[in-house]
Amino acid sequence: MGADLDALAHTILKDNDLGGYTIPTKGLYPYQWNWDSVFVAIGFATFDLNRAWQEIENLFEGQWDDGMVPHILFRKNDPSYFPGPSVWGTKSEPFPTSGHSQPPVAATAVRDLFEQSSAPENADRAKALFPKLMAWHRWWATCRDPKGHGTVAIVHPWESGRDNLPDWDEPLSNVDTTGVPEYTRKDTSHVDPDMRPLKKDYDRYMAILAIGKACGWDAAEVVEKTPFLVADPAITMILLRANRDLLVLADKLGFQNDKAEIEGWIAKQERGMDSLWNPEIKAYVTRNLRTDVLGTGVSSASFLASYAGLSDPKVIEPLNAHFDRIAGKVDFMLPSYDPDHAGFEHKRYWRGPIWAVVNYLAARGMTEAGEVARAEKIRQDTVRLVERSGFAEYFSPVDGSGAGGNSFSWTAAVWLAWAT
Ligand code: 9WN
Repeated sequence: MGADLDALAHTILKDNDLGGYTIPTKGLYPYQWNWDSVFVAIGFATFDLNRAWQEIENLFEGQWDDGMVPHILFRKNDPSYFPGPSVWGTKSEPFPTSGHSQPPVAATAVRDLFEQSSAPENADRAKALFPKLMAWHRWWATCRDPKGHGTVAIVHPWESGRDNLPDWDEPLSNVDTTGVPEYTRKDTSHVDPDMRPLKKDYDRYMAILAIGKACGWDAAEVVEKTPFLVADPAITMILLRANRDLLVLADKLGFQNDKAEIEGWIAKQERGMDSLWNPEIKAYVTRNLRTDVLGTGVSSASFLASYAGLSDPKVIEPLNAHFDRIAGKVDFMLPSYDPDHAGFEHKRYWRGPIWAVVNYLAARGMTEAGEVARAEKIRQDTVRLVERSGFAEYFSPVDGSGAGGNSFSWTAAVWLAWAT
């Protein structure tokens, strides 16, 4: 079974490879997505290190002058996805892109690739990417944290990569959709609408997108004008971890002059995470920066604490208690949202389903922190899910069924890199 699945995972990555960059899945997502590509690189690294580097190098071809690396790279137009390049209306070169970013896992992957081989060419490729990573991380630390909270604020639910998380419901309720013109969704023609965000969510996504476009996607103006500005614990922790890996790279690659700046980001983001701790539920949650309202649910983001290098027992112990409670409630870990919360839906995208890439990040952090049993539970559940339902986009934590797109690149990639 394992060998067959390995072979299938290889085939999926190769089939979704459009020549130096990889799409998440055919039909539903026909472009290059930011964090998908990075996970794909980690998968490619198990059998083709050159191709792994190429995936990340190609992702950075879309980097903007201000340092931002967009969440979608529209290398060639494909009408099977909405909203496409003309809706975003960015002026990016050398090809159109979306107007905001996605979780910054790239520095961590670059460190992984760099440490995989001592060949001089490997160090050269890491050195070429280093300044680009610095520019992107600086963009997060400034453009997405203008008031210096030490947290990353997202300007659109899509920027989080966790599109319809119940925590976005409260901030989205302040978005006026009256001016949104008629549009036709494409996602619901590819997959069951019951597994996708609701129309009312999409209307709000389109309203926020229109505000970004009206700002010419100028980062400062978007942050000033968007009705949706929410500090996200997942991106903040992914960035904090990525900064730790960037610091190691700076040291090993000879970028000594950049170390103090990275250390400053790390210290600030460690402090910033305190502001995302909800003492009532004892978990890391979102904070609506427009209303100062904290999220009320335990999302899978909380289980990235060890991955981010946070180790205070006052945080880890309650999170472990949540983990054990949730593990007693569902057959498969990690649901993206607390099954005991009213917002939980086991098949609707980021309101409950399991995402293999989040499982990989959480388990990686737990292993590093010595939480081996919980990490192994996550890995074994991921194996059971793929054995049962294949390389689906995501899975129900209740019955293990696959949902969303099929032959999904990032599920295949983390299978090869970690689960198998
Ligand atoms: C919008 C590609 C992407 C993932 C995101 C996931 C989903 C897009 C969509 O698909 O988002 O970016 O149209 O639903 O939420 O995490 O990167 O796989």
